[in-house]
Amino acid sequence: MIDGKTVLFSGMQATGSVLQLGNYLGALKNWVTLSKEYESFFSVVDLHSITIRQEAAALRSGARNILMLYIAAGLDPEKACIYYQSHVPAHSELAWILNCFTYMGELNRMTQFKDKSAKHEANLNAGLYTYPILQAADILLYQADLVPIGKDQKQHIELCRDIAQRFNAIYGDVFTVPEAYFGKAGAKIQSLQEPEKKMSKSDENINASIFLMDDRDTIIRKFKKAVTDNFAEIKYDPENQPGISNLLDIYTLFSGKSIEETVAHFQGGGYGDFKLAVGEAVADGLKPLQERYNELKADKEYIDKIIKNNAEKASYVANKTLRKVKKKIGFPELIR
Ligand code: AQP
Repeated sequence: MIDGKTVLFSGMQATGSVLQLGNYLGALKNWVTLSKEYESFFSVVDLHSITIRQEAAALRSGARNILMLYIAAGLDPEKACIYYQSHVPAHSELAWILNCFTYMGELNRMTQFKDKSAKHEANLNAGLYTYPILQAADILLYQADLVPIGKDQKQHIELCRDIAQRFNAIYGDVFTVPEAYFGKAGAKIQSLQEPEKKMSKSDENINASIFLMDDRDTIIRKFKKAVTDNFAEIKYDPENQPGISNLLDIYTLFSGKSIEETVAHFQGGGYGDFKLAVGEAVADGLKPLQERYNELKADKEYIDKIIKNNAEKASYVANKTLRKVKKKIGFPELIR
């Protein structure tokens, strides 16, 4: 809570130059709805990105693209605070402090670390291991009540809650203990090529993910190639028919129809026609976002102003929490 208002915090990593459909349906789309109701902070979490080796120019432009996608998706940067994590040093500072309030056993249990370390064996750095602590700092700095995320982040929010409660138990009510918020649907969009695993922006197979700026032909082509099954039946059964069920989830999120209505509509038809319809629905649904993004890209001055103003706004709130934390811990006060 800040000044009696419920606070929302969330972020996305600047890995790759653009977001994928799961980031949009699982998180960003919900942010737009929720931001109308709550005091909101949406960060492009570029400090998190360097847990995987990044090329400097690509990181810089990718982070800016993601910030513009937040706005293109419908977030109002005059109301919601949209900013780069690296512009607010309090994130790194609180992360160090919280490192000392987190147990190795807790980090060892993080399934994302297990997944990511298997993927990045050649660069198994300490940041990859401790990044849930930085994520906890991100959230706790803003006294967030709600954190809208996809299901893959559930475990990290639980850790964040444990850290906050542990700290509060020692020092009094310093942090708001946040709750995870999952949308009704879309919380887990699966890969189009390996429907047993989630869609990811860093997937090496470009046909596995739909990127938000993919053009219409590319979107339709990727859906046509989507891996399904041999049952020849359009049915919602994530366990036995994960590919078709994923396509049904995606279709309903764009068409506004229910799963039952969609199954009834496509029943008896072939997979080919269904895949084409999903591709068309997604291409149509992303069109307004893509058009707005292209307008924003052309308006450098406007985006720069948002970046500057929101870095100041975020720093103000974050520094207030950080000062309180430092005082409670017993660090000597700054003499001005
Ligand atoms: N497949 C998904 N379905 C639903 N939600 C998803 N999210 C990610 N993938 C899916 C949600 O998007 C938000 C931002 O995620 P992130 O960028 O911080 O990191 P991530 O979860 O690791 O996303 P990616 O796309 O898989 O990135 P890479 O490939 O870099 O690891 C989060 O709320 C997440 O739940």
